[in-house]
Amino acid sequence: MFCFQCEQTAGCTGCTGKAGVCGKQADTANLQDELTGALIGLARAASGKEPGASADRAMLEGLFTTITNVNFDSETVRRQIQAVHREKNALAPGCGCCSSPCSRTDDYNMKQLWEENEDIRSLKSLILFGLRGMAAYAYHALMLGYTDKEVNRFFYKGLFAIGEDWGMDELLPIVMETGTVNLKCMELLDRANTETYGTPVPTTVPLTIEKGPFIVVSGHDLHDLYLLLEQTKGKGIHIYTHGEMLPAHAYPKLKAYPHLKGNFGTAWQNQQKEFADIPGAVLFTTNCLMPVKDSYRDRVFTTEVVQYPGIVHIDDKKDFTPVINKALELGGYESDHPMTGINGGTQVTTGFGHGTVLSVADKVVEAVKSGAIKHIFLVGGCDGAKPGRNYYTEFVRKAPKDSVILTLACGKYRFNDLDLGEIGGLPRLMDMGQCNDAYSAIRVALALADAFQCGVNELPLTLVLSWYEQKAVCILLTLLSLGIKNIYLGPTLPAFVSPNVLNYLVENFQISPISTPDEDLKKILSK
Ligand code: SF4
Ligand code: SF3
Repeated sequence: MFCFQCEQTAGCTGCTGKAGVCGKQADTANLQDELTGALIGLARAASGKEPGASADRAMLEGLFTTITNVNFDSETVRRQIQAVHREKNALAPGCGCCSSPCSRTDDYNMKQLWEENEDIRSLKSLILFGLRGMAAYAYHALMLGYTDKEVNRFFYKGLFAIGEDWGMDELLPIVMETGTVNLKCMELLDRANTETYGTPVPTTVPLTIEKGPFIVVSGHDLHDLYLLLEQTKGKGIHIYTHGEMLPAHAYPKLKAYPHLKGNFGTAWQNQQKEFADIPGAVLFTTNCLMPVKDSYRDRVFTTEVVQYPGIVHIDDKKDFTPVINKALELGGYESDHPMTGINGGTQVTTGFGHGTVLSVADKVVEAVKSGAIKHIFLVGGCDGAKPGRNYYTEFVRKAPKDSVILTLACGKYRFNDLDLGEIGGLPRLMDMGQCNDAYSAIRVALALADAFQCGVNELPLTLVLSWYEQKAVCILLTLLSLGIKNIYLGPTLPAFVSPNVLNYLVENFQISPISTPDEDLKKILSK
């Protein structure tokens, strides 16, 4: 196997051997490569044609499946490869049994990519990993009935490019286009979420688990949470969010369910500790699922494209009865079970999406003009297991009192239980939502630039990002495609960015790797 798509890749170079650091076994990793190669074959077959909804679905599912910590199950990956082949044959019938084959619709051998010249491999990896992240967003939107032809078409275009023998000049524009299309995709998901469940409102979320049966829901899919809330109505079961599901509390139509009680635990990398012997059921709707330990394997369930060998999977019929029965059987804690965030806080807040922040835009603009707010930081992105990630906690703690911290995605668990106080009636720490709500941050940044009649890069705004998996890649590409400069990125730089590609990013976008909170704050604030 070879895989270097995430931040925890072995030795910061690549996972090889029997299994990846994430626990993905070599046979699954190889099958995921085969699936990706088959998707490139599908993209080739779709060239000059109009793929239909079932091909689009196979495309989204296939890409989403290969995201870090989503699918550990070889059997389902095999089935997906077959499904992709069926779609390819439908688009190019008879191609497989042609008497003079031209190989134009062949599956791609991913080994070719991993053994490419490092700069080409780097650019193609940026495209591929960006597409994977974007596919997850497109998939969630689709589950709510929202889809976009232009977004869907780009998956084929991007994958086609990976299979071609192209140089840097041809690949670089596609890298940037991945970012541009991802903005459209995040906008689509924002519309899907807000039109279906309402505009998020600021909400305080307790971290205590009340006594009685409960289900913990993890991942990004609001539709799954909604279905589970419906199916557990009046059953005496409490529902708690986990990880990236936390922002669900802010959506009026989800908030309306009285049994949506609070948030369980901290970020994904702590799940093996936090789920040990948990007297409740856990449902994973997306990443990040870690290898399931024996102490809780009978109470974990997966749905959508998430799968783990031997773990009960809830299929598209969405009958959550096994999850509900497990929660009732386990019975929950006998008395209220207080939990805290990593800094000891007992509650967190969320719900500061573009709807909320822009409704008080005049207040923000006033506070910046009067000097009450001197700087705005966006400190967000993925969390992860590496020790260096306490940088983000320290950064937020050390940010001056006259600064505001916007945050999003699961990296916020490093500091979201801190009470940072207020400035001019606004909380200093505002959680904008999931990683896909980077769309909100972009909307706010563009609105501020508009109000101050300057470019985003001239605002007193700095992005301090943490990355782990491929959704962070597509978001980073979106920010670059918008021309946003001076981003601080950590905890380490991606293994798939070659020295030449890094030079390009530094020269054109002044991306900096994080150093220490003190040094970086000094550098940022002295500008
Ligand atoms: Fe390694 Fe990350 Fe790939 Fe898992 S997803 S095999 S940890 S690079
Ligand atoms: Fe987190 Fe896995 Fe990336 Fe959606 S849940 S941000 S790491």
